[in-house]
Amino acid sequence: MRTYTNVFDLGDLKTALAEAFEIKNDRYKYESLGKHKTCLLIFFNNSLRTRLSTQKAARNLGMDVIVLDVNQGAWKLETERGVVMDGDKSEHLLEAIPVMASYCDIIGVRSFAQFESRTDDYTEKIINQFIQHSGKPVFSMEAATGHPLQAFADLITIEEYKKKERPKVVLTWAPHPKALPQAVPNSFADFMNEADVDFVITHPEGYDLDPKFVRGAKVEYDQMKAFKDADFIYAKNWACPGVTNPDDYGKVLSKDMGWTVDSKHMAVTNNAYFMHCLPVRRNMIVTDDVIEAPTSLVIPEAANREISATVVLKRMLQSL
Ligand code: AN0
Ligand code: CP
Repeated sequence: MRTYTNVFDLGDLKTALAEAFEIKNDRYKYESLGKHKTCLLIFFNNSLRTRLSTQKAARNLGMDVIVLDVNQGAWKLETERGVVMDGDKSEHLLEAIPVMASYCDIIGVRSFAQFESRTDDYTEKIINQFIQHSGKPVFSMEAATGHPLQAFADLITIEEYKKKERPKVVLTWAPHPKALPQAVPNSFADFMNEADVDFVITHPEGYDLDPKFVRGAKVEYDQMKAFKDADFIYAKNWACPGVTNPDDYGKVLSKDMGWTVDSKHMAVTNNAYFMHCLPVRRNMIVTDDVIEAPTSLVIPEAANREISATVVLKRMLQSL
């Protein structure tokens, strides 16, 4: 595997899940694969889970790890070509990428949507430059429009907890005070559309996700109707994807607290499990009682980030 940015990079999901459970049973099974190999993790944005779980995954495989927080101690990077660099940015990404690549074998990049241009975000301008100019395998640790390590961990979690062959999985928008990217819901939809589940997306009008990720999924604007008989509720906020009106891209169109996942919502489900990628704002996205209930999977989900990252890094090591 040379790139990991979406579900199709994984190939057959049953095989990927089998590899995940093999690693979960014995996470050091491939410890010798990464000897004298270095994984560089580059963060343009904050992280708790991705930062820790990806380092742990690399160490499971015997790799050395370097973590760079671009905004803490590195030179400020210009990302646009053709700019006269007379401002506060001292270095261009086009030099920084090959330099960073010269010290490692595999590169992980976290670079959120910037909400300045829908086109720049949806063409994945930053991570694609790493793919193009590094000459190394590159994986997303949440890029502008996708978070595939999260979605793979979510799929593993659903596989572990499902009580029927084809569970009903509902992705629901929930309110948040600030604009958040669509990366998590996009990738969740990307994965659920390829998995053996009955997948429904629910959100207020105007929040439609990009058709590239929605594909054939059912979209239901009535949240309560969507929740009916669900086996898994996956909550997430996202800012306006700008599908119906590009001028609204990145805007917060609603903070409707009627969409907060509470026990009244959960009561119409089939005793559904609650999922969220974290970090989560309690009593905005989900109430205390729902996230603290025995049916809340937020911690096992986060723990499975180590597993999804180990599978991806293992496949990348095998491609070197
Ligand atoms: C980020 C997001 O919504 O994309 C990261 C989630 C994994 N969340 C925040 O910035 C709060
Ligand atoms: N879920 C997730 O990716 O969390 P972090 O932003 O803390 O890495």
